[in-house]
Amino acid sequence: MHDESRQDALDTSGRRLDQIRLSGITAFGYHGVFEHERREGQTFVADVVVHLDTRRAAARDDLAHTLNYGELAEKVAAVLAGEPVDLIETVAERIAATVLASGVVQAVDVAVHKPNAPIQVPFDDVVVAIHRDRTKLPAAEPYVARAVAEAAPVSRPLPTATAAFPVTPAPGAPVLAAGTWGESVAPAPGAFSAGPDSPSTELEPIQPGAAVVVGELVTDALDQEPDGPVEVVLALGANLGPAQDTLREAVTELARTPGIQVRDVSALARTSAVGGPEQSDYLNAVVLAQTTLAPRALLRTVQAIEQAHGRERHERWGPRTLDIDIVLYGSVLAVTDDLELPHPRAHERAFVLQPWAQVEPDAVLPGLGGGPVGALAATAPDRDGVRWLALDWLTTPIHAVSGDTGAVPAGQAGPEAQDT
Ligand code: PH2
Ligand code: MG
Ligand code: MG
Repeated sequence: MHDESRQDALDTSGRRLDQIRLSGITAFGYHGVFEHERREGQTFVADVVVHLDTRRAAARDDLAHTLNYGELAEKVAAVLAGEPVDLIETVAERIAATVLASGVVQAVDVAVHKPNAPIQVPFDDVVVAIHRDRTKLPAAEPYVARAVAEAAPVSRPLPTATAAFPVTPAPGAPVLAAGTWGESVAPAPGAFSAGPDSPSTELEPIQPGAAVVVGELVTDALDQEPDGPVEVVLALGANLGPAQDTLREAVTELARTPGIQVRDVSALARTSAVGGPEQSDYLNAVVLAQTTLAPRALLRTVQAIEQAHGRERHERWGPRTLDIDIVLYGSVLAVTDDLELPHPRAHERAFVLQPWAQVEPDAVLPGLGGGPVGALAATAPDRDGVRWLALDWLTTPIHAVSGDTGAVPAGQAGPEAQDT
């Protein structure tokens, strides 16, 4: 079927993404406002354009790095035939959420057609066409269709291991969104309110005798405590106030937090500010830790530490007294409104990658754009902005950003200007 919704989607560098197009997916469903639509059902048709980078899959000739269009068709058909809703707008959002739940997908166009809609004048077709991506998130949850007989609450413990690269979901180690699109269920890129222990949210089948399918609202695993300690990588930065002291205190406060064990701390990097307004150099460091906190509990913890150091949020990438970003939480890949894992820009930030590679030379960043951290650091656009690294920063004052009167560490090329 002709797809009017198709449009180009761009990657983070502004380049056009690749597309997988699947059109004319047809199923019998019971969506509609009218009682007779709910009773008798009709044909629904969907077209889907998935925007993603297909190069990794092509280079390795490996399905695990792309979206399986057979699975795509089945999932889309399951939404069309699934739990009835009034509006095809809702059907379209549900399809978008289901497709975007795959970590490899950057954006999706969905068109839902209702060619036999109850319209009292002659017409060819009626279609709702939407475009959703990681900035304009679907207004629905991913849809999982299951036979009623098999319906049971699903518990999804978080993985405990640091991911190897490339990430593929190990059986029984569900990730939130994975490079492959297996049975693990990803959350909608958007928050879910139900917690892992909340009652099953399965919906009643409307049509006895029809293909019996129920929907499951997926709970957000980012609120779920892991079974055991999870390796995490935190990136710290500061360029306002006594930055070195602040970072040192932040490390101490992290280490003092129940449920967080600091394993190692990188050298301290002095780096030119990336993005935002003209501002002073940053001091950056990376902390390797283990945590038994859920991802979102860890987020709240680091935000509280930022807050305690007078963090104010005025403009994006503006100067800050303290920034603590969760770069990596085990092998979790997730995109939600408040937390994205791995950190969406870590792969292109030398001010994160260089200190990380220093403290963990074999580190590998999973996910799209990921790879060996040392290699990513060497090619990151801001690599020349990393001025120097100080190994002894936790114990020795160093010459740093504005207001700092510490000495330039021996053997390091000290900065000429302090407040640029
Ligand atoms: N953090 C930012 C924006 N820009 N630049 C450098 N050099 N270091 C940072 O930590 C940093 C940045 C947003 O968090
Ligand atoms: Mg940051
Ligand atoms: Mg931040």
